[in-house]
Amino acid sequence: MAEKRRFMTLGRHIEEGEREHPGATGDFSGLLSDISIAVKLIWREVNKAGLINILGSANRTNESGDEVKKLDQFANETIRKAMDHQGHLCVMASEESNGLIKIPDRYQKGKYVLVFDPLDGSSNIDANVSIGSIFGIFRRVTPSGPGAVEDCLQPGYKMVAAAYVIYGSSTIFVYCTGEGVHGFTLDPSVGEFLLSHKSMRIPKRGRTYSINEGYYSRWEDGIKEYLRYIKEDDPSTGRPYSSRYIGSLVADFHRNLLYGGIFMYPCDKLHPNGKLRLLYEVAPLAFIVEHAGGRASDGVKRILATKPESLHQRTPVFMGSEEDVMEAERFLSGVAAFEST
Ligand code: P6P
Repeated sequence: MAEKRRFMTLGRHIEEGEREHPGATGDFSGLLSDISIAVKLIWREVNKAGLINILGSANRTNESGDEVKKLDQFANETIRKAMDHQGHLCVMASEESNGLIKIPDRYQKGKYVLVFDPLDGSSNIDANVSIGSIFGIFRRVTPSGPGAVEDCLQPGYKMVAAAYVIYGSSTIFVYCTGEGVHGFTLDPSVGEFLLSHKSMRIPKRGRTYSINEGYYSRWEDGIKEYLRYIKEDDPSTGRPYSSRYIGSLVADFHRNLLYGGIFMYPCDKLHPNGKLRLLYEVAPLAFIVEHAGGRASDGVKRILATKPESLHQRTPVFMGSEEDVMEAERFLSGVAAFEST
């Protein structure tokens, strides 16, 4: 008899996770639940962005020099307001906020730290391309009181949880607390995230690659060699790979997580340290992809082993199917190019 499909909401999944940890105080579960509420509020605005005056630019740029769209400003404020008074956090950091987001003096300080990109890919908002929110959660390292920058500047392997939301043809919340990667699809009719992708695993090898080939002339030779290799016509090895690049990190990442493949944003002459931010974009996704059986590096070093020196530090990134990322790393080290001659 087929197992009766259990009606599993995100909230219940979080609670069941807490019950597996007898010493749990409910603080961590409360934090995850608060995030899910914040993203529902963001979803509501993203879904009607074309109908109200929320499209277009907020006429300012953020710390990283990216133009701020009204929707990402709204998303940033929504997350800040939803998270700053529940007593779970001691400090936050966001792509859209130059410095730390402090917990107001009147509120209790908690033992966790939240880093986030409230709405990644926002340059695609007006074109109605899928966009996303990215979250990383750490335990604080300072003893008590208001959190400090060192609470945020931790290597990704110290994360206790990571999550992303993709606002696309449907809205999916994917999270990992170290015990599997699970995806929940929002059912707008009941306003609940329902379990739709249990224990996600990324294929060990894919057949697609994601990179902005417009920057080809600016790349180092190892990347050019790798691209040439995966484009060679050798069906016995599954090559050539197909190019899939949306230009929206969460959308490109989610597709690779589901089907396999490699996402690359290397250094180039225009982006000497890469474009994507380590703390609140790449590290949370690296946490998720590793827990789904994949790999994430800067081409040489494991992303999760890298301690950020500043909140908005950028990093090159190669992440996705383990065998594809390892193959790319061999080309970057020059070894594979030598072998393939
Ligand atoms: P490029 C969107 O602006 C973003 O931050 C990521 O979502 C995306 O992966 C990347 O930049 C795209 O950058 O240089 O290819 O337009």
